[in-house]
Amino acid sequence: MVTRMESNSLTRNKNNFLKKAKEALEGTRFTQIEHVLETTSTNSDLVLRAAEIKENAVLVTEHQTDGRGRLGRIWEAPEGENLLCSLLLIPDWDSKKNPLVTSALAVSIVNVLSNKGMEALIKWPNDVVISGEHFGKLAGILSEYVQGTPSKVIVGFGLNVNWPNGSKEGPEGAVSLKMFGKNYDKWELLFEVLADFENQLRLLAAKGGELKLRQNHISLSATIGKLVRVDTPKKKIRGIAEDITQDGYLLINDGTNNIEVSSGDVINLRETNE
Ligand code: BT5
Repeated sequence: MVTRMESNSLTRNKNNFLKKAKEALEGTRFTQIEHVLETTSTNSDLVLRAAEIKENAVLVTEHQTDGRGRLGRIWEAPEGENLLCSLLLIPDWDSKKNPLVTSALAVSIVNVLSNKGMEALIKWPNDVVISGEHFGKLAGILSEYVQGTPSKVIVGFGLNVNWPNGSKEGPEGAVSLKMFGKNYDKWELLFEVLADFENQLRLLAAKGGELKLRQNHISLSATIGKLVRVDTPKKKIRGIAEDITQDGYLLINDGTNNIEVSSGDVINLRETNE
């Protein structure tokens, strides 16, 4: 179900954003900011424009007509309701650390939500979930890389603020802040996430900072220590999620071997009784 907002309410959202953003993001690397009312996908936009963009950039929108998850999946959000944002990053860290950008952003989103008293955790590799009885996916992150000199990282996230408005709406397992009775201004949330993300990226760039970042991720993980099944593009692996490596990979112990997984979907078996 798609709810359509009035266009003047969307324009109000935009003006509200532009008014606050400059000041809120001062002192961070996120000073190039753009808001469009509608686009295909904020990630796709930044990937297409990556060659011409010379500074770190922020792109937000009220509506995506082709919002993307990983592996060609769809990211859903009715116009105006949720936070939809992509960042183009010009790394000041070694490109070997690029896969940890997803971790860094997930940590930031969880930090912001935890500060608001929510039980948010990171489900490896790219989901922010609410743990406990009303377990569900609140946000998803999509990182992409554009080769070149310098190479660029495009990282986007969708965070469900007002939609879905109940368990019968939206993709299976999706939850929103509204479903937990939380009413936050989506732009204030974004500014808080970006302020924290600035700190995580500084950590990423610092010598040895990736170790601290990895610890941050592990301490906020909904996956580590759990019996899981990981569906990778090639096979399904069942075992205990032991660790996250320095490259951001998941280490699974299947009872015999430790297996490093670079991408895949994690199913927590205790929650599903499989
Ligand atoms: C993700 O992929 O979770 C990454 C989502 C990234 C979205 C942002 S929005 C701004 C930027 N521009 C883009 O085009 N993308 C980024 P993945 O792990 O593959 O999960 C996708 C799956 O999540 C779908 O197949 C659905 O099952 C589910 N899903 C779709 N929309 C959702 C929503 N709003 N909330 C929770 N789950 C959702």
